[in-house]
Amino acid sequence: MLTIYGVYRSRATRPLWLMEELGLPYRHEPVIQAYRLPDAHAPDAPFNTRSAAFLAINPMGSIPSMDDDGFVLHESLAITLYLARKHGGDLAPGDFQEEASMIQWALFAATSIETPALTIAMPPAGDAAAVDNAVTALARPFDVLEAHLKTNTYLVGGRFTAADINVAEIVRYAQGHAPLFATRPALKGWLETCQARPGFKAMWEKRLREPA
Ligand SMILES: N[C@@H](CCC(=O)N[C@@H](CS)C(=O)NCC(=O)O)C(=O)O
Repeated sequence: MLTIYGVYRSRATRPLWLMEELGLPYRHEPVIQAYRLPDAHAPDAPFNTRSAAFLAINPMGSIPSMDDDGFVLHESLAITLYLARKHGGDLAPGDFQEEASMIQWALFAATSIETPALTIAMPPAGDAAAVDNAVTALARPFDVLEAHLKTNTYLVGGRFTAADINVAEIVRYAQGHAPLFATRPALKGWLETCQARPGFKAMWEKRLREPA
């Protein structure tokens, strides 16, 4: 049995969206971030990222994690790529080059987009320049995505794949900053197309049902 650990209000959305696309059975264990709890170590605290039982699964104490019949894996982007590769179909790479391209886009999004995009989603208090700096930092990677998506409907292989899930879920953090997208219509259109999928909507509805 496959278990995915991590609440919807976390990077677990990446593998959880993929699982909606695949339509396969799995167990969801809603481990919550410790920092969201008043006392993560209280006897009645919910299963969280500092629970001994979770640290035994992932000593980093971060979500998501995955256990697939005893194969334990961490890192949201790796889990999403693994599950796509394991179950095959259009979401998965069709050859080594597609696989390398999917890894490239995942690493690109994690290293060049995620941190500034998160600053836009959750601006740090008392740092007035942070959002402006984040917008500046996103200009080049977003221009790269815009140029690619002007001539490609999706990131890899001309079809929707796990690469789109991984990158769309990172780009989403910056979605509240309209000017970043107004000047990049291909990126905006691609993100909207990804988010119009039944798989994304099913994941998002479950996320909205979770307490904020
Ligand atoms: N690079 C990791 C980052 C995981 C991560 O930082 N997750 C956050 C939630 S989105 C977390 O678990 N925080 C827990 C904590 O700080 O206690 C991934 O993509 O899976």
